[in-house]
Amino acid sequence: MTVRATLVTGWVVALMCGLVACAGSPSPPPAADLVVDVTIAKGQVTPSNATLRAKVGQPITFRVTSDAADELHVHSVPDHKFQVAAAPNQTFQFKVDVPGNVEVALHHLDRTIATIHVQP
Ligand SMILES: [Cu+2]
Repeated sequence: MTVRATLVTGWVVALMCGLVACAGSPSPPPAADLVVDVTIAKGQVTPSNATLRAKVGQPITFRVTSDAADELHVHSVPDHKFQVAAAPNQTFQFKVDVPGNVEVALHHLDRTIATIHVQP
């Protein structure tokens, strides 16, 4: 009787430990947002042809200040298009689902802001 009670208690403790270990198992911490400040002024864009790194599913934010309307095009799969207005501090957020090199371009200026190396 005493032995069985001890065994049962031991089994429950083992189970609890298993559950705790499971809940505390290492999972990758959520990647912080990638924020890119972009300025479009007098036909020039900053940055230009930058190289960035991101992970699949990581939120990527472009914060755009512009003196002209344009179209921001993220050449990912599927792609993302954003209308840029002549205004400060416009934020455009997206995620990339497919790893690879993703160009972010301005169609009216015909410039590449950045290429994002998206890793799985
Ligand atoms: Cu494009």
